[in-house]
Amino acid sequence: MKTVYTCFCTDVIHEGHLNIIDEACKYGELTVGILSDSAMVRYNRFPSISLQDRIGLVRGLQGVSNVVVQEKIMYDEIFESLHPDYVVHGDNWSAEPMRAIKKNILELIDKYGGKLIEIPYTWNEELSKLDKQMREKLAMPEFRRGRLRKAIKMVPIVRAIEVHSGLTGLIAEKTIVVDGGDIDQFDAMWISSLCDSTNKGKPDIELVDMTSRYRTIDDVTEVTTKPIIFDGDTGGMTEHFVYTVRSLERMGVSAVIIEDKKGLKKNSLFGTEVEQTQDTIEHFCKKIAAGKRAQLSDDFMIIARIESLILEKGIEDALERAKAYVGAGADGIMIHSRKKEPDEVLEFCDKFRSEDKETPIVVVPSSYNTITEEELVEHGANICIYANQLIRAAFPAMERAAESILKNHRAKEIDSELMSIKKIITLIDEL
Ligand code: SPV
Ligand code: MG
Repeated sequence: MKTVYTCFCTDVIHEGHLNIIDEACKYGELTVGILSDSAMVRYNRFPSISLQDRIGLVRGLQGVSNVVVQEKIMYDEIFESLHPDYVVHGDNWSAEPMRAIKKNILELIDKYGGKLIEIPYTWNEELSKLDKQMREKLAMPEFRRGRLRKAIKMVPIVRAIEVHSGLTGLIAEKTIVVDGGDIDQFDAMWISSLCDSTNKGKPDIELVDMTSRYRTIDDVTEVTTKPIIFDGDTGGMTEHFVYTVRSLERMGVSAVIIEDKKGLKKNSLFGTEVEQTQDTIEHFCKKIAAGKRAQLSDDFMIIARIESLILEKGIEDALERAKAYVGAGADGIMIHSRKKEPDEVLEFCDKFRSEDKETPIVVVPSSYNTITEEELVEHGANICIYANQLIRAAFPAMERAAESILKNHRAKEIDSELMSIKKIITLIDEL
């Protein structure tokens, strides 16, 4: 009996999958692989039901002999362990990342033997509607809010990229790279106070009011499904913060990060070059606890950001605060630094982790940007925020375009650096 393998990355079984099973089992004994949670996340198919439930969808279907978990998007481990005689797949390979998957399968067939059977991909109005419904479910506040807590458990480190508009939201949502045989993308979005303010031409001093910041969240949520971490600055007055918590929960935001500063807040990357005052441990703990009491959902997170290293108060002060903030109910700790080297952040992570194995640690490697995500994982970090790179990429590009037009009295010279007109008018899909 020949062995046949196919892999599903889905939360629902529809006629397209049944068709693949019908065709595949004609070739021999069929094993269906269910893509693991972490691989689904990397593939931009965040699972809306558990792995066990996904296995249950397939087990017992006519024509299916075995069900296994496929841990990675690429098929290497499957070929090594199962040596399938046939791999069956829909023929929808035209774009990345599907193209890379086909290449991977063909390379493995070259190495291990076997044959790829391509089945015409089933696509009709019904399935397109189903696909859209699945995506829309992911975007709903109730579902989106819980995604950050789930993602922390699913991937080695949650990568969040700064967004400050619908357009940057789309970049965070859709950018996928195929690199070294792996597929990668961002897990979450960071609505930075620096970038949200800068985008509105305002300084990062809590001047852009909450109503305006909520408008940015709205613009982002309208076109994305990924979880949002909101930069809540100092959280403002405790009496106001409790309302912010409720509003963010309602909008489907997953986490708010508040920093332990008081008075006129300035951006942390100024460090001690400007006057900034750290809050007392006692007062900041009260703010965290009040936020936790106000919170209505179980999945929303209040993350406490420690500014001790920014304000040169030392690691011991940071650790003391971390312990107190967790005690007051913080669901995570963000440690910030503006040093070029990651040493103080790593030392903090190591010391914090030696006492607290659970509480998520958030880091923001803006200035110590040589550190890799893999190194951060080794030191126990759970969320890595790329806090300002998109706006820093956009500004010089826009400035160059403006200067070129002024210098040349026409736009021809800059055109080769610009997105084509055809692309910009078709960039945004209509409903
Ligand atoms: C932000 O992105 O607004 C932050 C991070 O708070 S930092 O700019 O480094 O302070
Ligand atoms: Mg900020």
